Amino acid sequence: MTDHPAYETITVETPAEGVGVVRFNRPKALNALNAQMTGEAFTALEMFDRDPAIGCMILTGSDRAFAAGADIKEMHGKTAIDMAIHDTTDWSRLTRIGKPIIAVVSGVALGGGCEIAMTCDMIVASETALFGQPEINLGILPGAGGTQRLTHAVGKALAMEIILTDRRLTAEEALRYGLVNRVAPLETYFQEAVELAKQVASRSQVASRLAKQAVNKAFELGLADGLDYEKRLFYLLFASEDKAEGMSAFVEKRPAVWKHK
Ligand code: DAK
Repeated sequence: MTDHPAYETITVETPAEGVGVVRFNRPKALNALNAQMTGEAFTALEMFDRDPAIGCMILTGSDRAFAAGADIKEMHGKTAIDMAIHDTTDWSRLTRIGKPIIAVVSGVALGGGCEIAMTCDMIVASETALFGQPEINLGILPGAGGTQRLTHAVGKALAMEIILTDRRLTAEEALRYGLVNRVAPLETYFQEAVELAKQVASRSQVASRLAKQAVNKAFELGLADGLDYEKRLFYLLFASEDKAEGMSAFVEKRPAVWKHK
């Protein structure tokens, strides 16, 4: 496994084979997302992304808070130019991670916290999870994807209500409206997420990276272009060693041994 640098505001773990965990760790501020913590988290995810031993990542916080949003104390004195031009963290780094990421959310996932969770590829929630976009209370609007990703996930009517009135979704509501993949008790949610990550990590990394890319394109392209994009990635995988191995293993009735090539 690649050696990570010493982080101050996150921790990294590898609780199971192929699974890399990045954990927000500013408990006193309920993991408010300041520039240092987002920078460290994105760096750690990028390192796991380059690490051949890792096939799936988990981004999480504590039982009490995934993240209570961007750090309002840090944003407080900033001007439009500071935000637009001198912003110290490029949040779009998260969208360039190739391997699948599971957000594991317990407690609050508000504002930028909710947006980061939605940028990940799946969400596992504890029964205490609470999702919301309270920016309207600060006189701003969600600026890291909330108006788009939330609307795609739950539909226009509910997204409007959440964004315009600070309605918060419980874990059960988030499950019902399709925002999260599963909800589990506080005692077991993290382990359940690790089990899910292990399932992802046990597959060919080449195939899972391209599958992630193809699904994400569904948010950007119309159907005809999306199907075309999908077909190109499908054909590309026929050039991989893992495709040859996966199909040989099926025919020979044995487990596949992936090379991730
Ligand atoms: N920022 C800074 N500190 C925060 C914080 C935040 N978002 N949320 C909580 N804290 C701090 C509190 O100030 C408090 O610190 P002390 O006063 O003890 O020093 C500590 O965490 C504990 O919080 P509370 O005492 O308030 O705890 P409660 O249990 O009573 O309440 C709460 C928990 C989560 C409901 C409450 O803290 C709260 O409402 N927090 C603010 C939630 C919020 O409004 N979030 C949205 C922020 S705006 C962008 C990227 C991102 C964004 C925008 C653009 N670009 C890249 C363009 C995102 C914007 C946002 O997220």
